[in-house]
Parts: sequence; C-alpha cells; structure tokens
Amino acid sequence: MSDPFPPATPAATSAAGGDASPVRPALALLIAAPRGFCAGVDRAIRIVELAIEKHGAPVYVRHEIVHNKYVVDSLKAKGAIFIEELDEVPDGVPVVFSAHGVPKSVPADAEARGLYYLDATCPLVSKVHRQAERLVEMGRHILFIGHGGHPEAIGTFGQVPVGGMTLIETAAHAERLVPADPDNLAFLTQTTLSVDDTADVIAVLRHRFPSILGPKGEDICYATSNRQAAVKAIGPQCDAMLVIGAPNSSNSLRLVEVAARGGTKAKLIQRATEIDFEWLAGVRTLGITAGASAPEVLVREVVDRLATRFTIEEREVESVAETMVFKLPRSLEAA
Ligand code: 0CH
Ligand code: SF4
Repeated sequence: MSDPFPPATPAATSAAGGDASPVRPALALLIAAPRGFCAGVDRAIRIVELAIEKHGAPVYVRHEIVHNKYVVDSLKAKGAIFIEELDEVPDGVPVVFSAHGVPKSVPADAEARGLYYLDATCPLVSKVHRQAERLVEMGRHILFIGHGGHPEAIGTFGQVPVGGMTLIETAAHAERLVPADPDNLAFLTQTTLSVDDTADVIAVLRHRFPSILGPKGEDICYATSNRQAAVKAIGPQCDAMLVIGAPNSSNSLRLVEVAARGGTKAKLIQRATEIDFEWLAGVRTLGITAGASAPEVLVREVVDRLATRFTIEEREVESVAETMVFKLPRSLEAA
C-alpha cells in the first residue's frame, strides 16, 4: 500500500528544555468528497426549521426527518417533536413528513383530520412515486428493488393498490421469483441502494423478463451513487475507513459495504465518541466519509478526536463536484 503522505514528524513538543508530551503516531486522513448532506436532506431539514419559524413551536415531524440522531436532537432543541404515526399529532398543529416519503394514506388521513402538513419527501423519491402511479395506470405489476421495512420502501408501496407491487431484495430473490404475468412487469428501485448489487438484480430481471419496463439505469439517486464512487476512489489507498452515519441509514450502511467489498476494513460510527482506537492499531492511512444524512460537524468532530491521539495530515479527495439544490415548497419560500 502506498503512503500518500510523507512520513510524519513526531508530534512531541519541545518547549524550552524539552517536554515530556507523548509522541503521537502519524495518521494520514483521506476524506472522501462528496460526502454528507445531499440536496434532499438539506431541503428536508430546512423545511422543519422554516415551519418552526413560520408557525412557531411545536411542529410535529412524522419519523426522523433524516436518519441522524444529531440532526433530530438539534431540531428537537428548536421545537420539533418527532412521532412515528399521524395519530400521535394533536389537532391544529403542523406536521412535516420525512425525506423518505410516505404512503398516500398519510396525506389523505391528514387532510381528513384537517391537519396542516408539509411534505419533506425528497423530490427524487417523489419522482419514483409518480413512476409507480404511471406504471399501475399502464396495468404493469411492479417489482420494487429495495429493503423491506425501510420507510422509503413502505412509502413507495403505499403509492399503488395493495398487491400492485412485489419487493425484491436480492439477485437470488429475482432468480426464484415466479410472477403471475411475466410479460407484464416493470421495476423501480429505492434511491439509496448499492449501485453494484442493484445492477446485479436488474441484470437478472432483464434476462428473465425481457419485456420488463424500468428506468434507464435504476432510481438510485445522484447523491447515493456519488458517495459510493467517492469511497471506491479512496478505498484502495486506505488501510481502514470510518463512515459517519446512523445504523438505520440505508445509504450510510451501503458506504460501509462498498469499502469492505473493495478490500478496506470499514466501520460505521455515529459520533467521535465511538472511535475504537484499538481497531485503528496499525492503520497509517484512514479514509473518512459520511452518509447523506450526517452533518459535516460530525466529520470535524471525528477528525478532532483523532488529532488527540495521532499526528494528522488530512487531504480531501473529490471524485465529482455536486451542485444540486432542491426548491422549497412554495408555502415556505418567503418564510
Ligand atoms: O439512507 P436512508 O434512506 O436510510 O435515509 P437517510 O439516512 O435519512 O438519508 C437521507 C435519504 C432520505 C431519502 O432518500
Ligand atoms: Fe434525495 Fe438522494 Fe438525498 Fe435521498 S439520498 S434525500 S433521494 S438526494
């Protein structure tokens, strides 16, 4: 493995007459870019903040606005209250739906109750919802490639009538699927999947069901694929990789997998306090990245804690520049 940085000089300080500070070993940090917040996460968090500014606290949020405890706790401190189901929202209080999207029944129930709601579903998730509707109108049965139980999968299933969609989680599952009408299929995907695994599943589906309709590639979003590409770009130069993100964050977990499959041992951590220094023994070059729901402040926190034990040299490696920004809902534009 090549060392991308010159040998570090010991961090020992020598105040007049020398001092006994311990020598900190060298650690090169390769920090992936892009990493961290995507346009959909930025927008979703902003919607909650603006809703609180405009309507006053409390504002209810259905499900974690994005899968990150630090973000959720910061919004709680500003006046957000997080709940899982709409029936936990009192009458007369605004409610925001999370970035992952909701089944159609959720806004319908809110309207039935006369609740004011704001939908923070990422526009790229909403786009998949609209595709699902169109495919159902065309009479196609949809195979949804995604993770069972994930809120995005639940939200997308909730766009079509019961029985109109089948979940496919793996290529092996796609191999053994026996659809009722193999000539009348379509597929869609979750936005935060592994690019490589999803390509395998789609290859099986296209081979087995040549008339299947689907997006050109898949529905994995730009942010998910860019973050995975950035990990692939630095992985071979790293002895280990830390991914900052939450255990329930699909896109963050995929970054750990991508690094590990590339041969770099990788660990998901939520905060700097979770750094395992024993695990870092012998590591000279450490990769760092963050899932789309992890704020940059947590990356800095991790680097700062590493700097208490190592002589750090950090370098950001950008594999692609991101410029995506999503518009806010009209009702909040002037807030
Ligand atoms: O990666 P998942 O979908 O679990 O969600 P997250 O960690 O909250 O990241 C933001 C993506 C939200 C919807 O695509
Ligand atoms: Fe949107 Fe992709 Fe970000 Fe999800 S990860 S919020 S789909 S941009």
